[in-house]
Amino acid sequence: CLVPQPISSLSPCRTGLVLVRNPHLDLMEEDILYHLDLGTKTHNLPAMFGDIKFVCVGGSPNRMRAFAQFMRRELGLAGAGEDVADICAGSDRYAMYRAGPVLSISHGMGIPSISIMLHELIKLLHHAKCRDVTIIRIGTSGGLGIEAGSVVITDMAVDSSFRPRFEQVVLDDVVVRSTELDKDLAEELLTCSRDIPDFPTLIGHTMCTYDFYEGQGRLDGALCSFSSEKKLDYLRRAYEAGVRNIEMESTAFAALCGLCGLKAAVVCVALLDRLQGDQIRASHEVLWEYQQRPQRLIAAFIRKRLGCD
Ligand code: R2B
Ligand code: URA
Repeated sequence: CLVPQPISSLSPCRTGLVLVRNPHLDLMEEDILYHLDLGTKTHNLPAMFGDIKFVCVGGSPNRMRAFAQFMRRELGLAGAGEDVADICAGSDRYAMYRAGPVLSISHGMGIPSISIMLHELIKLLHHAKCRDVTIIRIGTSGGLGIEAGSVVITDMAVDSSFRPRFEQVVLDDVVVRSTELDKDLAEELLTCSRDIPDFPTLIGHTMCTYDFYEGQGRLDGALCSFSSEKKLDYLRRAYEAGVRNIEMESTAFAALCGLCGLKAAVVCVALLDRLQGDQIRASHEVLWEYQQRPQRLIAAFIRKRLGCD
């Protein structure tokens, strides 16, 4: 059973506040954000987070710590160069760091993991009464017909059938949600990328899958039931549909953030070109430098927004 969401429900809240769409929340005396080890009774969330304007999320805790340290240096903040404290240290599920108005949080791999984190993060922003928050996923991906190391800004997150939709099972219904992202934000990011000429940046569709191996048409998993020809036919059809990279969180991210009125973007570096192979063969040094590329772009964007330049 398909229950489409009305398009009007996607319009962002005019006050700039985060829109939580759950009437039960108001009836709760306390909200425990279990996986973040934060709560409305145990923590003063408005004091801790009320001034946050940018939220950056990415898969790995180490990368998100490095991003927070990098942002501290980029924004010239006190404590730059020192270690940053994990705000969610009491939970070993996700890691969260702060750099001035920037929050940097890990989300793990795949839709279930990012989904749990986003429910709790969005409630956190709501309880903290944050306004005008921009949220960006910075991540890694497999490129499609693009050079390894290219950075893709997503204009549309699509599913494995190249459709701009995310299906969430709710009780025993399949609820279909739009995966629209903020077009102006994508363009603004592309404009910022022009000041960083040392790697290619492009706008394209991002395909989101439920798996890294069979789900992304790889021949090198523990299971594979298709030929190399079938794989290439699928990837070429994806390319023709406008897909330029493949990862594992963008549709859920776009759907949840869109419904809650957050301006959202997805910026991922391609670790390889999937039309050339499946295994990620670049050295650790090369991969580390690739992973810094979305961070450098987002730092330039945030600096520009804050009038640092
Ligand atoms: C990109 O990289 C991870 C898989 O290696 C996954 O989280 C993703 O979206
Ligand atoms: N992440 C993915 O999901 N796929 C790739 O090919 C590389 C990184």
